Amino acid sequence: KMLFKLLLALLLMFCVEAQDTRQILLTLSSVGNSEKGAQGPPGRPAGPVGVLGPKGQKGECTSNSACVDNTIQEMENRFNQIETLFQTGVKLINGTVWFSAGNGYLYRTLPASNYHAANRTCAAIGARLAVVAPRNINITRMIKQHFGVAAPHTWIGLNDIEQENAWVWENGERLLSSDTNWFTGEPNSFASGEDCVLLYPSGHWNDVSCDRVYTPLCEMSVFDT
Ligand SMILES: [Ca+2]
Ligand SMILES: [Ca+2]
Repeated sequence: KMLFKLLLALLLMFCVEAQDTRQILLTLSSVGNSEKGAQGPPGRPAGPVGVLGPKGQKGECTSNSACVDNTIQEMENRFNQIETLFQTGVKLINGTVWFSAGNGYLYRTLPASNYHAANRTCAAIGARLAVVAPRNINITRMIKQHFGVAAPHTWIGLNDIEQENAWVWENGERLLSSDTNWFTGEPNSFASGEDCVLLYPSGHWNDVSCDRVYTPLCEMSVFDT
């Protein structure tokens, strides 16, 4: 009987894939336990029951086909999640409320601060100051309408801090003339200089001092959730 168990164990070692090492160990340990109990009344023979082991928790699988099934299921769940996040409206992500503009990005406002602090607070929640929405005035207006009177004046991720009039988005892209929504007469780098960009409810921009205090408009890709 012992020989049979040993052969069974060896057979399993050859049959089971390398990634199922944990399962082999389970099988061997169950054989070992059976041997210890030999002195008592005969127990149930260690059969294939122990081979399958307990059903794995999320992310675990006990065979190649089960692993493939798990992967397909996970991909399907992720696809459904992304599809939902692409739909315009309020979304709850890990207990935090975001607004989806339907453009593949989520928006959230944070307590007002200067431009540099706004950059940091957006980064701290896995986002950045908005760089996609401000280029599309209709999407911008929808976002501004959503946040309403609570945040009429918001920072967006655009500045010419490095070099005057060389406007750069916070994702490193240069501002294209086809993407601008400057308010009439802006940018004017008024007085002692204005290197950061304020977004009005109308969707138009004004260059202002980076020391001014406005609401950060944070932006996060739905793929970063
Ligand atoms: Ca400037
Ligand atoms: Ca200005």
